[in-house]
Amino acid sequence: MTEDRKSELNQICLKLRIDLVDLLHSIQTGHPGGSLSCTEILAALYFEIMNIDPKNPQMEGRDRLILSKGHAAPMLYLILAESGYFPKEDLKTLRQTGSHLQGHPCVHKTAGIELSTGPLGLGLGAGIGMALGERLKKSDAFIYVVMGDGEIEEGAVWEAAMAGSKFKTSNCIAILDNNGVQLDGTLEEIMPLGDIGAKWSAFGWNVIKCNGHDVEAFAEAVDEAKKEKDKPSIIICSTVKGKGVSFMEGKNIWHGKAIGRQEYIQAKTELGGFGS
Ligand SMILES: Cc1ncc(C[n+]2csc(CCOP(=O)(O)OP(=O)(O)O)c2C)c(N)n1
Ligand SMILES: [Mg+2]
Repeated sequence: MTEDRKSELNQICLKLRIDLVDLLHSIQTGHPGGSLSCTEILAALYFEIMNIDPKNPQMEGRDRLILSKGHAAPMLYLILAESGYFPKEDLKTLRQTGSHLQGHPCVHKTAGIELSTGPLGLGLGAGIGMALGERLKKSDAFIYVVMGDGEIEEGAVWEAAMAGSKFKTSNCIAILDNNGVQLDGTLEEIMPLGDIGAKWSAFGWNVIKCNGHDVEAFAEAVDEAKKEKDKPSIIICSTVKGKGVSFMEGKNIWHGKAIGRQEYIQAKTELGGFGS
């Protein structure tokens, strides 16, 4: 990745963070922490990595993104709108009755959404199924499944991990947003996972680690994952929940909390969102 492209993507991520804070403050609901945590991951996938056509969301042979940690929908919606899947105007209807932008992604309502999610733990199994379907069609498309680290405490994730290993679905790339924090506390407090890489490795997966806030490192990790053909890969991204807003960083209370007036001003100031 060139330095220019890296800095362009970093600028896009900064703008996305500012837009997220504006949006969630305006609707007084939603999930800031987990959205800020996966900003670079989603931006790199949509703006740099995936083979997609926002004007033709059902394009045959497209790559697919499953946001298995569906509560980070606000960041995904911002990116889908920026990509042109639907008008940016729609964003202000987020979480309103009748809006196609519900609190968690819905495949039947929103262009660009590949799977309805929200109940944690279901994305990987579905992604492996899609990957098997693509294999039958002899397509070279990739399925990307973004999971939270609290999410992988769900048993269904490990059933899917076994299936991915058995069926060698190397065209399904799992991405772990490893911020160390879940809804009610840290992973260590709620349910320690120990050595996460060793666990996936023991389940037969190719484990790649990277800094999830470095778009270039993440894109390189995806390239490495794509080269592995004998087993599925998981990219364990080291991230910070609430990244970019000091008082949200690493704090589980910002998992899903309305942004108050003073907090909004501080967050926007820190992000440079009021201009200079
Ligand atoms: C099956 C299920 N159980 C509980 C919840 C409630 N819930 C929503 S988000 C969340 C915490 C998720 O933590 P993590 O996966 O680490 O997400 P992140 O830190 O990336 O926001 C919980 C418990 C849910 N959505 N689905
Ligand atoms: Mg987490």
